[in-house]
Amino acid sequence: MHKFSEYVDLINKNLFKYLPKNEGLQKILAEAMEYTLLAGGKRIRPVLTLAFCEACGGDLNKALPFACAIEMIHSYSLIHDDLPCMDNDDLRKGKPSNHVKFGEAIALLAGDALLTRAFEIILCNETCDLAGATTTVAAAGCLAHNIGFYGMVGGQVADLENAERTINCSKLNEIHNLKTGALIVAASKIGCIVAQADKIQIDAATKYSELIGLAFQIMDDILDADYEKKMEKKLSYVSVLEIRKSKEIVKKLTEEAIKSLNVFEDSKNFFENLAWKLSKRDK
Ligand code: GRG
Repeated sequence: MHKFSEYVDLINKNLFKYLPKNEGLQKILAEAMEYTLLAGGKRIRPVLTLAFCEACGGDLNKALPFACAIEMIHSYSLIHDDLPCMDNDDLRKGKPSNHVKFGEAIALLAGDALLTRAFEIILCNETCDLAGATTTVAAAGCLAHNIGFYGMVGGQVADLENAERTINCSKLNEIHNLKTGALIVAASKIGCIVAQADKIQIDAATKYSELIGLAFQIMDDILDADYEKKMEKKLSYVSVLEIRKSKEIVKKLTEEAIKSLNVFEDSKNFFENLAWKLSKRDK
């Protein structure tokens, strides 16, 4: 297994390669896409794709286009999430959010273009030749399912619809699993699919990612509550439980996630360290 930072370097180099050229009639669109995509994200999702591919004995080069596509989709979700019609956030990572910098229309279109560019990268001849057409279609299908109606977008809608309501933890988990967990699960599963992993490996990777995905969103709620102090308007773990209880749940979910890793003997350590690192993150 590579180190986390080695995976990140590979991803950053390839993201740059896959971004459209910053020139011509659409120059401003390329600039807006690049602004969020290369803004210093942690690259958790594409790292999971590469790491699970390697853990299942696959070739990293085959997983790279999928990893980059997944990070593009993550960037699109952040751009749209910040829009005035969604979370209405003017800042992301201490910098003006995409729509503040480029205007709402360009930000909306930059999100759309990142989403479509992601599928273009996955379904181009080069990727199909590299990973095999059947594998590529299986990975694209898994991704589309997990980010659309039955995943991330569906979760965002459930989040918006329930923002004003009092709901219990199990409903909140369901929303978090769709909104945030589904893309994290797809990232891991696609790493396995590209490596032609068996069902036992895919199920273990799915279980691990579902649990760290939920822990990740609860940590996000905790960090939001710590730094922004605006939770009263948002559907969040911290508005349902207090911070101490939410932190305990993150720890439990992380321990549970680690238990599902036994099948990955040699690479178990990598995923164990990653789960703990995410559970203790401060950004
Ligand atoms: C389709 C109009 C339309 C909107 C969709 C899909 C969507 C809007 C929003 C997705 C929901 C979302 C943004 C959930 C938050 C998930 C989350 C915790 C994001 C932060 O992820 P990090 O910490 O980000 O990995 P970095 O910056 O490190 O990449």
